[in-house]
Amino acid sequence: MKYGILVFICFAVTLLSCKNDDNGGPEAIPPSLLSDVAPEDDETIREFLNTHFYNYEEFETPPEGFDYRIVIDTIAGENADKRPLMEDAESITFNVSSSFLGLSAGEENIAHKLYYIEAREGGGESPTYADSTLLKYEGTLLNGTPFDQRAEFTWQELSFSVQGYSNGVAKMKAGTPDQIIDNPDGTYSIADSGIGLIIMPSGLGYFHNPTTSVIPRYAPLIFKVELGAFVEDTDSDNDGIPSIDEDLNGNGYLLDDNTDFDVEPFNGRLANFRDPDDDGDGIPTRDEISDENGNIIIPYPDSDGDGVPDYLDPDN
Ligand SMILES: [Ca+2]
Ligand SMILES: [Ca+2]
Ligand SMILES: [Ca+2]
Ligand SMILES: [Ca+2]
Repeated sequence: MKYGILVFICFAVTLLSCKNDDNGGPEAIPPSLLSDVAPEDDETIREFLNTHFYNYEEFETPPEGFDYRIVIDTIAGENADKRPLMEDAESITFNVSSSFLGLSAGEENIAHKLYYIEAREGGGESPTYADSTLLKYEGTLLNGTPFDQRAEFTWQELSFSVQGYSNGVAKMKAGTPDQIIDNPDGTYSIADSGIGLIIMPSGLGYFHNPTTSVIPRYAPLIFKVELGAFVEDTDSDNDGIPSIDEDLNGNGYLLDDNTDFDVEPFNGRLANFRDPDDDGDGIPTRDEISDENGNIIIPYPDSDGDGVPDYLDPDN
């Protein structure tokens, strides 16, 4: 399975190994603070949203043969009277801690605003930020420079992506199976897919450690996304617990929930959504939540009644 540069795991691992590099190499410039970069990014993004528009008129009244691709342009000249992106944008705020990005700055809960626009609402439901999704996407810098794309529908697990991307896609609606059209060239289209735009500050993207040289450090990012379908209650580690329920602290981020962190080997650490034995007691999570016939027991068993279900409680 191919995740392109949206893969975040390697990024975190790389950072962890960097932190241990204490053997006299050239002194690295310490990364900027989230609390400095976040307000600057937000100002840059708001400026962009106020001075640019997308082809909303084509989405509202589709011309013959319209390809439903979002095109962004500057509000100027003959386009001086276009409606700015800001008027269509909605936003959600996430509190980001420096540890999310593998940084040791000790910053907690720095507010970051994610902006999104739904150019065409999908005919189906919305995925969660932990689901596996079928989509096309194009990532660009604010100046339009592309850095990653998939032009045909691709399966992608959102939980492996940067936080701004997974949570932005979760704001969209997918298409429906009965709207799949087989094209003469062997590809397929989904007539009622959701089409949208996600604009994120760098703290919800790659911050100081971009995965490609095309992306500068601290760069806000744009993703154009077409969401075709998703797997409801995706269970990445097949342990019986949907990945969305493995975000134990409910902060929209799955990599900071690792129940057995203290007992896992340094290079074998797995966040709960990727760990089939969440409490590290040697008994698979699936066995700790199933009856003898293999059926999942809801609510999950808590043998000693301490409020922690057995699969998260190494004492049980
Ligand atoms: Ca979390
Ligand atoms: Ca673990
Ligand atoms: Ca798990
Ligand atoms: Ca266990």
